[in-house]
Amino acid sequence: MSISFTPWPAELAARYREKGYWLDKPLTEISDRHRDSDRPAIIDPVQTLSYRQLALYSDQLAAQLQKRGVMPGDTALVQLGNGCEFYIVFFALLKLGVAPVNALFSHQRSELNAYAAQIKPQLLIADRQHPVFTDNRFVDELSAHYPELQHQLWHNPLENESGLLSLYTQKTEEFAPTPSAADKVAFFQLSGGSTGTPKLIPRTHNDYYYSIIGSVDICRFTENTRYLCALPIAHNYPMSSPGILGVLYSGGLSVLAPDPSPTTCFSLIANHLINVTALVPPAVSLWLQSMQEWNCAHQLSSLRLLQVGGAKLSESLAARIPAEIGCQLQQVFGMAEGLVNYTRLDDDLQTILTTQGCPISPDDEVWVADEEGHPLPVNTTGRLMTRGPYTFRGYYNSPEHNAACFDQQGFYCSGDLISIDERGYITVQGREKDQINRGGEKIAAEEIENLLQRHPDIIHAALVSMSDELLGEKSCAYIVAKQAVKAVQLRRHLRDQGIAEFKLPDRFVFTDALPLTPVGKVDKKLLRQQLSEDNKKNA
Ligand code: AMP
Ligand code: DBH
Repeated sequence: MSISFTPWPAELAARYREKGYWLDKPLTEISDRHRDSDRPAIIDPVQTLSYRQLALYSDQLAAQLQKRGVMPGDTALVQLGNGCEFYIVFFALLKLGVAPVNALFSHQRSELNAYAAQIKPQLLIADRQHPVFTDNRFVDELSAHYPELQHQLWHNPLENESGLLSLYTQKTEEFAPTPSAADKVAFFQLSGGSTGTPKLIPRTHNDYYYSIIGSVDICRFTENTRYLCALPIAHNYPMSSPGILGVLYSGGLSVLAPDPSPTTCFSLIANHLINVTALVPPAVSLWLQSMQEWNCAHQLSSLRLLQVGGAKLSESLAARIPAEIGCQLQQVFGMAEGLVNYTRLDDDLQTILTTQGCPISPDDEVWVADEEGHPLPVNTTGRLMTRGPYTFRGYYNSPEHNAACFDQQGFYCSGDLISIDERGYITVQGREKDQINRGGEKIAAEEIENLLQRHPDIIHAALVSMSDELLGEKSCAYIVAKQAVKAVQLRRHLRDQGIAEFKLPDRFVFTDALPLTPVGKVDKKLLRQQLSEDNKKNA
């Protein structure tokens, strides 16, 4: 049984094949291209995984799962941190035709529950060192809710428990892969979201593979690429832009860092002669600050390319990268839904410092719409509309939401406000979707408002962004309550429901009523204005 998704119309699919974008090959080919090589593929703090081991271990894990009755068309809820196991598991599942959701390691019960509710997984693969899994309470809850959940596999197993490692290192007969068809769902990507429940993005082998190869080409990854992955390994950006999958395709080396802090990363860069890495803007600020304080530019001297994306990079911060780190900057404006834009390596400095680049593919159709959906002229700000060979055609099982964010021609409206210049280069000007971009980590306002409103004393809640020097944006919750409540109580209320820490409001403001627009919606624009005036007064 294959997993349902909205396919591309036949004529577009035919064009994407004709142009050679869709290769009709499974993503598992990426793990097996260099399977005869003993070169290191991925290094984490615990182990070095060669290309041969990556291919073999993922085969062996797949064979063990097959023996246990795991079937093509099954789904898996996976939560692993920045370690080699992430890719052993990813390829094993794809080799079996099992589609995973790779939750971020920062996700907690609320997010994991929301994903499980949508995919009804047969498998759970997680880390016993994650706070949610140190005992069996949450797993038992999941199993009770989802009778389909038959298999639990553990990284860092408890005493007397066998773990992932013992499965993937177990020798087996040759394994014959059964991946899903190349034009069917390979796995689910996570949306930053703007709705009450986190949405899932079905990605096919064909579309994802093309986004990887296109990225490799633009970023000129080769077998000499030495990439540091300091962002969450499950995120679309370090997976595919070109990310670790791009490095594996090219035959290079990926080194995994547990976090993007200078203390962690600078020595890894120096020790492994890293020549490319990917960051979000706040991490760039911290890196530059530490370079100054520690006077340690020499540690980063192997770095040739620094990719920055996930949130808007200011021109002033951008300019400091070539000047102070001495490496090339590449801006990356991407989304797990598909479309990825890059500044090109040979673009002039002004373009690299001031734009978010242009799309991967000549067949990415990107245009700017006004509020009625009519196209706007060049250099005018409006809604980003896009479709193309690696941009999805609908969220998983979300017909209502899809109706709202796709137009009649299948163009996806990302909720970003952009302008496009004569050359097709994009500048991000703002956002229309109800989301806070907290230094690259996305928070759907509605998700947090719903959780807040479950508190017995809360009548209304509205989450809005406020500007922050380091993170770009932080979140502020406006609260109308029946009786006096304290911020600490509300924070505890949210934590008790099990959400990622980065989603906890940075500030609470208690008020008697929320301002409304003429149609009766909460006037968030006004709230944001109030916050920025407040900030100015207090500055
Ligand atoms: P997600 O839905 O989590 O994949 O996040 C994608 C969103 O991140 C985009 O729609 C943008 O709002 C934002 N984003 C990503 N890269 C950039 C960038 N370079 N500049 C500004 N915003 C960005
Ligand atoms: O923010 C993102 O989602 C993102 C940023 C850069 C992304 O998905 C990507 C590159 O592929």
